[in-house]
Amino acid sequence: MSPSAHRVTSVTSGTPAGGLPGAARPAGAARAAGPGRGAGPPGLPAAGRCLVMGVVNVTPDSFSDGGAWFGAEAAIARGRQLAAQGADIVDVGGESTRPGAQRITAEEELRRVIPVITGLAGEDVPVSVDTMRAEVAAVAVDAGAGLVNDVSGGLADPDMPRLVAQAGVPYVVMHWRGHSHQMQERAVYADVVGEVCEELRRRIDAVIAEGVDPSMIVVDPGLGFAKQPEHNWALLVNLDRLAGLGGPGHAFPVLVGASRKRFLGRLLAAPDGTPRPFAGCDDATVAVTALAAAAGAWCARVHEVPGNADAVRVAEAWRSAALEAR
Ligand code: PMM
Repeated sequence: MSPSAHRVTSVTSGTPAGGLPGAARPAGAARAAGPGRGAGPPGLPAAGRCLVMGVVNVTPDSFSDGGAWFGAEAAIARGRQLAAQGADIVDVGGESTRPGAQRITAEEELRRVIPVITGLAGEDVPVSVDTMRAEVAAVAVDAGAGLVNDVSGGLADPDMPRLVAQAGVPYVVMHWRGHSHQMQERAVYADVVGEVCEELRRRIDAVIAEGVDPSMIVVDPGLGFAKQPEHNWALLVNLDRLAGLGGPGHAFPVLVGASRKRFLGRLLAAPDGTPRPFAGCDDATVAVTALAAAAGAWCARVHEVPGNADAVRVAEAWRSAALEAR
């Protein structure tokens, strides 16, 4: 299919696009179970349910698990453990995106992630690389990464979409409004769902124009990235709008990264308003995973795997029963 056939010319509203698996079902069935999921991009695990992506941050300062897996041996062991616990993909990142974080050099990022990707891929663990740099993505793909997870959706490095197109690997296009030091001031929206969809649509068109195959694109609302808590919740209940950016005949797989984010800590704040610490948000993460998976999310990116691996199975049983009941 030609890239232009997939260009999205307008942002769709509420109803998911035709071509979602749900679209072939009786009227109302898809609505009952949420949008369809589709098989996901080629080359990645297809489990017939929402996938679980386990996170390994090889950083001293990520907001949720900074320092815990800083060092190749510890990071490889953690990735191995996540896979054994049921992660379908292990996401390896070397650069912190916590609000206010300063960037590291490409050399330092490579030094952090490549030994870990090499080690895990060598053990046949499906690996993605969490990077905004084409230079890092290129080496990571050579080392065995099967997916490029770019939180900037190609905005941070203009060479990224072309590199991904040439490598022929799936590409996560996340909604992003700027680097960590400036993103909080950009969390201003009149209509968060409409604006995120419109900005993502422009990124999708741009990366397709650079040669990325539409079937390789995964979209992500970018929870916590230039978002206030109310923005995150609005996006979570409108995942079908993101999937529908593919237009008639193509639903984009949607990745959701809610794990341990501040909006969960704020939701679970103590009576005096003190946010719940990150590590205390894992049960809330599992709840979001279950709801997002039941709504048709393709993948949940999480720091702790076991509860989420159970949640996606519960959600799939829920979806199946909802469809059976129709
Ligand atoms: N969030 C973080 C890092 N990478 N990638 C995607 N696709 N989606 C996200 O929401 C996302 C991400 C920040 O969380 P972390 O640094 O605690 O892992």
